[in-house]
Amino acid sequence: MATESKRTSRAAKRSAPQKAAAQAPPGRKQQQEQRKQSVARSASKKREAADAGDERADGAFERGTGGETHQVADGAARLTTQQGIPVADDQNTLRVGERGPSLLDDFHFREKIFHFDHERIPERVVHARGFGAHGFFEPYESLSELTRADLFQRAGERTPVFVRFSTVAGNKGSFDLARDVRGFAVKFYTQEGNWDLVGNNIPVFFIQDAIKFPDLVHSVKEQPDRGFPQAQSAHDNFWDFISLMPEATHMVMWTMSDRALPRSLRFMEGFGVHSFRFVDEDGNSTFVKFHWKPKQGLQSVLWNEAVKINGADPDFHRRDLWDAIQSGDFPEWELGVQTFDDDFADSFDFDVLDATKLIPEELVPVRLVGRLVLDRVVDNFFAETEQVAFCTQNVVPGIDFTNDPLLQGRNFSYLDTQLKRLGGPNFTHIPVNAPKCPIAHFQQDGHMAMTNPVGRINYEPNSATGDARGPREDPAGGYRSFPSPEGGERQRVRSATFADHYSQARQFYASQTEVEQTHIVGGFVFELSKVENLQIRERMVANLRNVDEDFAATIAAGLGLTSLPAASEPASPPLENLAASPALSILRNGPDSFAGRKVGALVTDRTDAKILTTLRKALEAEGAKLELIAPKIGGVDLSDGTHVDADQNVDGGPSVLYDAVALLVSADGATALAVDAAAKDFVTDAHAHCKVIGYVASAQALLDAAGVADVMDDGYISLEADAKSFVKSCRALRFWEREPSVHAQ
Ligand code: HDE
Repeated sequence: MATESKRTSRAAKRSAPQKAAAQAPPGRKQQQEQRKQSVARSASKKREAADAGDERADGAFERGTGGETHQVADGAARLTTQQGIPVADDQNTLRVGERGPSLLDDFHFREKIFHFDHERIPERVVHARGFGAHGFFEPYESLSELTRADLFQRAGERTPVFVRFSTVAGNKGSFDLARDVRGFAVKFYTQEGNWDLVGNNIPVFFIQDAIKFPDLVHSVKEQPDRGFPQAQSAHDNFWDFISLMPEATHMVMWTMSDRALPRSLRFMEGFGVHSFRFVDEDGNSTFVKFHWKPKQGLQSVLWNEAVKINGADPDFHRRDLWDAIQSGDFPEWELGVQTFDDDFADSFDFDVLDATKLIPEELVPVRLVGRLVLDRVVDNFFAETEQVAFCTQNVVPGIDFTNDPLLQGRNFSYLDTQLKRLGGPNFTHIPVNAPKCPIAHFQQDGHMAMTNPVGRINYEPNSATGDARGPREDPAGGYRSFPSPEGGERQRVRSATFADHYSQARQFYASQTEVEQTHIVGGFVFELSKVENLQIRERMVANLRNVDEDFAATIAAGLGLTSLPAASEPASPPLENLAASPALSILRNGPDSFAGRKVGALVTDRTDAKILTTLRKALEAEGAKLELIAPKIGGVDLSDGTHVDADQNVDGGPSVLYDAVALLVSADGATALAVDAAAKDFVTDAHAHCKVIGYVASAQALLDAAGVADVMDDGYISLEADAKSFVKSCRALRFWEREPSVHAQ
């Protein structure tokens, strides 16, 4: 009875045609007629979409008896199960009657749900959020005098690469613009095997010994009792740990600086961090540190901007890289090497095996030896970016490790982690991980073995002959480890040569421009203000007094500390005489072009068509892009009557997404937008973030409403005069002179 009444009440809710269908299931003919009508209805939609060039234009479908959507094979590939069985209906589970229970013999449903249930693999413990792309590496000249590594032998010969950029602390679904270190991992598919250079965008690391890595990562990731905060270090656990680990001071100077807020993955450097070894044909070794220098120049965003970008576009970095590659503007980095010998290592102020130290470029110049170009996005994010498995232990003949205790620990960790993430020992069979050179060995079987070994011999030595023998050793060409003499007692000990924790932190600070120094102070004040425990705040300031007294005092004032805590006792007195290294500043090394950057122009009906065209041309000539932001995405009618589509509507295109802005609104448009919160934010944010602002006289009402009309400085450029001077001003990327005026002093 209960079933009966339910059926009645549900039937009452159905619309008339559905009711008819339920009461009397339509015959085959009637069904066909219904399907015909719905196909005709969708055909016009399909044509419209095809005109717009969308590959998803073919939206034709038919309706089933319950009104559900069916798309039938009609020239497209036939839908099958994983076993290849053709599927007749992918909309309905197999059931008893029309409204009865589902059946266990619905193998199609069971296979589909089973597979879906297993779609996720464990995300990386660190560097979970990443974005990858393909490209190539090309050496400028032979490096045979330094290394026998095959990829460095012949000028101009291309080696395919896969690069994965990442944030470190956040989970896979976190946002791109966290204040964080960025991973810069490069897999070179060389003719003598895969070489993985698994680096970061910061040349030093937090800790000196790999045994502290789990503690470091636990402290920075979300707190275990509450599962937050995510993707940020602004919390007690992180700063508690850091304040008790003075060796981390140098690295946190970098993470509190603009380096941790890159404007784009294209605009940041990369570093191998550790000292490695090059080994030449004769077995001679040279120490080497690897650098990636972006041809696009360096650029970062402000913290206030990052906070807003993460809301406006959590995928800001990946979208930028995707767009650049898809539009043919391939990002490029030059590979630099700093090479040095034992004499230098012995005379250097610090231990070259200590990953919390760098070697200033002014001391050992960076030699540019080749270029990396990213020219292809992935076909499938999961298959490539998610499943790529980087292992620091993947080195090729001619490249070797040093005894850096962090690197030694990493060599264990990366292989181990892939077993967990990719479920077995055969992850090298996955295309993105597979070498692109011949491989031959006797390893076999295991989960998901994808190759099909043939023959009887799966061991060596063996007495088979011909091809049946399988592979043999190559004493001359095979990988030989550099025979560095090693000796000593087994002990858990840290070398006293690692004890200087502050000198390079001081050098980093001294090497920044005033603008950058202010940002570092801001980073510390923000983060430590989120720390609830006063003792932790004080302990950090006490440590920072060993970096720079004024710097520490400004942070203490920013935190409202009533008195300056006594400086902490350094393990080794900081050196006062290290020369500043200009190479460590972003602003001293900025690009002299606006190429690869983006201007957001606010337009309305009756925007001056001529000015818009001139601006567009000037930006194109520079290699920069223009996006139009309008009250509606459908676009606007310009002063000459032409219609232009918008790229964003005002809510969707805040100025934080652009490197510079142009206010091209008509007088009516400006008056209408003067009451619009998003339009006003567009202007006030561009002002506060020190952006170059192009404007026309008719924008006055909007400038007034945004409260900037009386503070328009030299970063405001009239576009009526000429668009070229606007583009010229944009080359500086920001109008930093404005910055002191946008903060309370
Ligand atoms: Fe990693 N690191 N790491 N790391 N790391 C991982 O490997 C580890 C360190 C870096 O895009 C993990 O596949 C230890 C320094 C990058 O897939 C894991 C130590 C540097 C990536 C791991 C370090 C890095 C990782 C997590 C201290 C810069 C992302 C998932 C000894 C030179 C690679 C994975 C990608 C990923 C361990 C320190 C860079 C757990 C034990 C220093 C770019 O194996």
